[in-house]
Amino acid sequence: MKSLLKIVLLLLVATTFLACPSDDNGPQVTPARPYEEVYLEDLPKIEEFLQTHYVTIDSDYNTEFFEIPEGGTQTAIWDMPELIRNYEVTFHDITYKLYYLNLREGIGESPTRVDSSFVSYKGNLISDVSITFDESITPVWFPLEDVVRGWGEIIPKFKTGTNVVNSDGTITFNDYGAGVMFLPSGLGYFNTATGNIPSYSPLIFNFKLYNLRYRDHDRDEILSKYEYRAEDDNFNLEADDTDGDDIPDYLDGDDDGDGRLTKYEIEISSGVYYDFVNIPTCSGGGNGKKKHLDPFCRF
Ligand SMILES: [Ca+2]
Ligand SMILES: [Ca+2]
Ligand SMILES: [Ca+2]
Ligand SMILES: [Ca+2]
Repeated sequence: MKSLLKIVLLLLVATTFLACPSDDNGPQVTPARPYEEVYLEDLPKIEEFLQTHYVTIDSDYNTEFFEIPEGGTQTAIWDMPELIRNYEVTFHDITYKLYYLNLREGIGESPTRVDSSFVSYKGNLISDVSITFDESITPVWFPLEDVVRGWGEIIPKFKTGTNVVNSDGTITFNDYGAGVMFLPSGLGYFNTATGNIPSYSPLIFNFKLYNLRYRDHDRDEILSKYEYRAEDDNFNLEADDTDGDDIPDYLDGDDDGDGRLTKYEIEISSGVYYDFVNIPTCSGGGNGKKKHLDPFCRF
């Protein structure tokens, strides 16, 4: 009972920090500065950190960061091409450059930004890496769209692993993805200050991706990962909204607005549905899209 409570409490704490920062005194919100102005300050801070710090990695992919001392011979993270990656994402009308460390990619499947991930993590500040502002060694479930934006960009670059249920009921995870992300504050908490996190703080998260759950938000029998994905596979675009009713496809149970629910349009027989890739288009006429996205295709 005690350990269960602990897990519940951990979950609460973790959810509180990641999803909606607050503490006993409530979040400290400063008036928002322009995203671009803050980003142009954050990026050099992150790059300087990578150039002046080294990392230690233990056998379970936990990381510690230390400043390279004067005359030190440690290799800066910046100079470890086998580990460091970067990737650009357009958001807030700016192109963010995101650095991350690929400690281990994982061998299973990758969540998308609209799926749930089962992760353990540790959060530190770029401005003072000795401060751990949040941590969950016990893995917790997070819908990636409910946590800081940077998670939805970087976690999908990794894969889950395998798991084995032991005779005592515990689960051992193997070969899971593990990494570290360095987030500009615009993809973190931005102007919200809470606990040990000052406003406009670039953040470091070590994470391990143990498992995932694909979601079907609108229960139309098409997984959200297929409905959210824009046609060019570019997750930076706003979600698709086929019928233009301001409800994106992944939340819209009648995607083409023809008055017939998507799940009935893709039903083969009672309770049996086409896999997404096999959903047919209308033969002849129509707009060439799959039938549930074609208001002229009623059958
Ligand atoms: Ca759906
Ligand atoms: Ca819609
Ligand atoms: Ca839908
Ligand atoms: Ca429909």
